[in-house]
Amino acid sequence: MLENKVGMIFGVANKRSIAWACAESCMNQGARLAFTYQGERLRENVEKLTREIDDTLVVPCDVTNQPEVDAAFAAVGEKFGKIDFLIHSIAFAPREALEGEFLTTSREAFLTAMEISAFSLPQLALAALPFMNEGGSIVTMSYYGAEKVVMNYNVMGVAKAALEASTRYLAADLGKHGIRVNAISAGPIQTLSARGVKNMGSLLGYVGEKAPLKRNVKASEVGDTALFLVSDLASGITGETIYVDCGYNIMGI
Ligand code: 1JT
Repeated sequence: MLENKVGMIFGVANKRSIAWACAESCMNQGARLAFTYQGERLRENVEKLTREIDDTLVVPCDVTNQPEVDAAFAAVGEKFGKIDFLIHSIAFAPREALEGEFLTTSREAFLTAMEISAFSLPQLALAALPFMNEGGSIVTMSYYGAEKVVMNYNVMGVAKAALEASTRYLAADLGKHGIRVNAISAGPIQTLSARGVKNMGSLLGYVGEKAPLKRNVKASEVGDTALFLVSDLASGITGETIYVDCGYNIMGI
């Protein structure tokens, strides 16, 4: 389904990463991929994961470093020419901001969460534009806490709300270039990011019981939805937030 398409994947930390599940789904359908990693710390992980893949590229890209972002696109442009899709699976907030009350969020935590988790989407979309083919597609990752209050999600919920709104505004701007922009609102998944979160185990248990499908979503199911959204099957879909959460979000009492 993605033969002759080239994608850029942002946000792989290890094999459990949602970004990695997206990469696997897309590679299985014939896409060629470039991967970025954040900081030297994650370089070896990403290089190990991608060692067996031929015709790939691994480049550093810390979104707080604009020259590094520009260099990442330049390197991908050099190797592949144009790209067809971009998967954004990047978020961060200081640990202490994801517990207790939202009320006490510090200025620094708020700005950090917003910069890395929300601003990075329009930032990467703008940097990608000169390298994107007509018919291109951008996909980002959100979470239910953007829409409803989820205890402890706090400033990340505010950042994800900004991310979902950014998805719509970008979709409006980029439509004339034939580029679509969509978000996936994934149910909770036990990734490296989620590991640092208090009571993640009980959250997964609660969600898995309440969801219509009576289980938690798998990263591979998020990956398969990303594959759909970057493929031509989704050519009429832009600006949307699609829930991939085993139905959790539809439930009331
Ligand atoms: C980040 C983290 C973004 C964890 C995230 C996330 N998006 C979803 N999760 C999982 C999660 C986290 C909390 C939660 C429910 C789900 C951690 C690092 C920063 C970025 O609260 C009930 C806190």
